[in-house]
Amino acid sequence: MLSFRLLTALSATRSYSLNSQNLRFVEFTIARRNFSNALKEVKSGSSTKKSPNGTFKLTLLGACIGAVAGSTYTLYTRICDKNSHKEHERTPPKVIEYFPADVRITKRFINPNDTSGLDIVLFQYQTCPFCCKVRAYLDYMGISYSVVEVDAVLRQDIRWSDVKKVPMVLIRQQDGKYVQMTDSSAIISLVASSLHDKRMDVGELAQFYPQISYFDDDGKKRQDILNKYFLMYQDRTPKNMTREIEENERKWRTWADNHLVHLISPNCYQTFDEALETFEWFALAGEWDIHFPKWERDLMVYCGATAMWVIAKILKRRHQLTDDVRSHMYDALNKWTADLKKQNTKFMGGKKPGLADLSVFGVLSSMEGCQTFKDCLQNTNIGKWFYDVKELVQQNRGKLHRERIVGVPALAQ
Ligand SMILES: N[C@@H](CCC(=O)N[C@@H](CS)C(=O)NCC(=O)O)C(=O)O
Repeated sequence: MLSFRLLTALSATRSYSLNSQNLRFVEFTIARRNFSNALKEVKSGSSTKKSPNGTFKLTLLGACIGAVAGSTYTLYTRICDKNSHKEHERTPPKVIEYFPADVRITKRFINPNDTSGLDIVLFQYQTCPFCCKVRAYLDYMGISYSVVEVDAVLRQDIRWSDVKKVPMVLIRQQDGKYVQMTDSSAIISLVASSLHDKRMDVGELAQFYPQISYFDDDGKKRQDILNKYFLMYQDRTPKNMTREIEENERKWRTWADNHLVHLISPNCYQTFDEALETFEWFALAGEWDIHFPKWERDLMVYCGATAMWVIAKILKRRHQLTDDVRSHMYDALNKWTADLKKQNTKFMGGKKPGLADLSVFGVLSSMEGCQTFKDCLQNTNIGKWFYDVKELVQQNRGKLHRERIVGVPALAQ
């Protein structure tokens, strides 16, 4: 979970990343500080009293090695990345020949009525809001799929992948190879396009969602997925799908990813106690007791809660939230319910939930067991709509089959 929310939080925010370069800078700064402290001590003569000569030499040596190694590595990576200045480079989704051998399937949802013909494996963290979005869609559509619950700290089950973020799916193509798709919205759009037009192989459809590079406002190179909010109807746009409906759907899907999701971490990890409570809920919802050994489960809970408590403060500042972080969440939910009321339909998608409903529902369901959510139920009108969507999602979901059990079951299903 540590990296998990070095996740959402951060991923969603796009501009924070505790990458190797930041780490090297931190190392270098610490080394430099040690060095100048040591110098001061030598000058003031205190080194002979407080730190023996050997310690000073070691500090100096450590500082030099750290600085030289860090700088050399930075220089090396810069030289190797000849494309660091290029923008709008497109990379098609990766296709892998065989399903990775060391991946452990955690569970499967099997729906005998599923006619999609899709064979999907979802790599996820159970309570990651982006993963919740994907599951909400797959469940609502009654699609069968397998789940790999990834350990957010050690991440052994995605070792085979260049992309280290979840959700990620592997979907079997007609030729037996697997296309790898990342990004929750792109995954949903790909699967929705595939359900709409079964003539085209999912691998072919995936070509409409390449990765594309761009520079953000700080001049930092980033990657995103092209067309991620677009469904590939091609020459078969459904009759009831007007341009206005499509645009409204895209607007709210984007809002869920770019606004709503950013409010979760500052709220759910506001204090250390709240962060710990949130992670205990993650452990329960993700059934960490049965999927991971106890030490690994505790590592995720305590490291995750500590890291996220600290990170939430950074995020609060980044998103310019006031100390009353709850009020921002209430405002967002009020905006959603006010628009629903204006539209005068049960769901944003009309009589049935659409992609906007499922995305907003998915994001909110990630904090369902947290105090923040309980407060939202009390202070906004979100409850009615939320539980209406939940009921349909649960009704359509396939039957759960557990695969990987390493601990003692904590939840009776
Ligand atoms: N835009 C992506 C964001 C995905 C994301 O940031 N995922 C987080 C988990 S919620 C992640 O994997 N972070 C990296 C990590 O945990 O190491 C999406 O919609 O799928």
